[in-house]
Amino acid sequence: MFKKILVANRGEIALRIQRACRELGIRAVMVYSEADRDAKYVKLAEEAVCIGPAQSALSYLNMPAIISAAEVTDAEAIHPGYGFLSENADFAERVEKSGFQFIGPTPESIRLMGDKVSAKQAMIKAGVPCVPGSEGELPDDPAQIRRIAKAVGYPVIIKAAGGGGGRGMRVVHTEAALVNAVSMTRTEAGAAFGNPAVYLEKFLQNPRHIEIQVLADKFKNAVYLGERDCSMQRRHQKIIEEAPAPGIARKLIERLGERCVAACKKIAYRGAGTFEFLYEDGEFYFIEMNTRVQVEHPVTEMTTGVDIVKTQIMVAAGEKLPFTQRQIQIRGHAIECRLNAEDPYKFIPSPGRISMWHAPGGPGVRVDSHIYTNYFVPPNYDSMIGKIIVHGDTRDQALARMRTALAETVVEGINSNIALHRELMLDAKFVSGGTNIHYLEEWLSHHPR
Ligand code: MV4
Repeated sequence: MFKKILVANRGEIALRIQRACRELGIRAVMVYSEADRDAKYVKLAEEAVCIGPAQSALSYLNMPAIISAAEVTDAEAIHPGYGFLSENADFAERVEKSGFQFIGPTPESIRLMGDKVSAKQAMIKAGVPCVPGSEGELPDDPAQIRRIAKAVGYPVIIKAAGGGGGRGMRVVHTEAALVNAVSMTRTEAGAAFGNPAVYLEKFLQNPRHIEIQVLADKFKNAVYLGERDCSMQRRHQKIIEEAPAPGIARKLIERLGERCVAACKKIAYRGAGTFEFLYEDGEFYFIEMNTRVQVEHPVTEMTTGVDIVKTQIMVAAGEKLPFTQRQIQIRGHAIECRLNAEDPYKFIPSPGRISMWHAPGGPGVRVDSHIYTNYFVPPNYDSMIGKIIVHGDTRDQALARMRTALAETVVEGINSNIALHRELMLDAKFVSGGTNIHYLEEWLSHHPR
């Protein structure tokens, strides 16, 4: 096992990784920007290295600064967390070329999944169900593009191979609008991602966003840890996640999970990963794979009892997965609410000093957050300041626990989205379960402030 790991991230996930290291008896080296100097997880760390000024580009995205920090502290491995450099194949490659273990998949796996066209081709080959569409990237010839779209059937969606997470997409409803939409998406993709390749899919109008969590080791052992429903989102920012997904037959999830595990083995995937699917009319369609630990990993930890971050570290160190698929049991129901420093209805970021923070507690309540009373939320990063996660024997019990937890929670001095969460936990449609990816935006338009 590693003796020392460098944590190349900030905020709640940096603290989460630090905690996993403590539990494993590993020293965690924290890196921080000038804006994060006073963070408690930095102060409480055995070792911490300043890697640059507040701007991410000069600190948390600064590869030479991070690799130098690992060199001067004699760390053996680097955990990238989520966001920042976590899905940057060039970073993973530079980490390994510098003699450190990257805690995540190989650069080849990251690259394969980073290109959404090659990712989809790999999934089709591995037997994972995908959205019907173009086989690979779209050709240049307008007549061929029209033929493909006609065969798929309108509406279609044009997506950039280099995109993902909602960037570089365009919905097309008619043949008249098709060729122009393709060329505009190509131009934008070339500018934004340095890759003008685009592909086409049938546009699904009212899907849910369901994802499968996997863990794999270096010996081609892989397991799936059930699914998460992440449909409650606004502008591609998830705000509530839960597991299991309400109202979906267990048999369907098992079949899908087994396909994901087979795909992991086929591509020799290692580490934690998430297969993202759209779910509509009883069918699953793969859209993307994330090659990192995700914000919402705690709901899966609560329903399976598996420590995903600890397991990431163990498999990166060359250990075998410490459980088989048969040992994974889903127990009860978990819900996560993301706490953001923002206006609850206008979503304007609200950085600043938190004059009062009171965390909820009690049975089945978990809080993953790095904040504290008098903490200053820097304006330079994502507005998420923590997560409240609850577990119950049933979804109703989890909902009741979340309502109680949200009632106890106090954030003063800045705006937060707690009021929105309190309303959603009482919303009849959310409470009955299974709302789709458009629900929150529609709800907001019917609840004007
Ligand atoms: C889609 C889709 C409908 N049909 N693909 C958005 C993020 C990226 N991961 C893929 N996305 C979508 N792809 C087809 N063929 C609708 C979305 C989509 C979406 C997906 C998941 C969660 C939220 C979303 C919000 C808007 C659109």
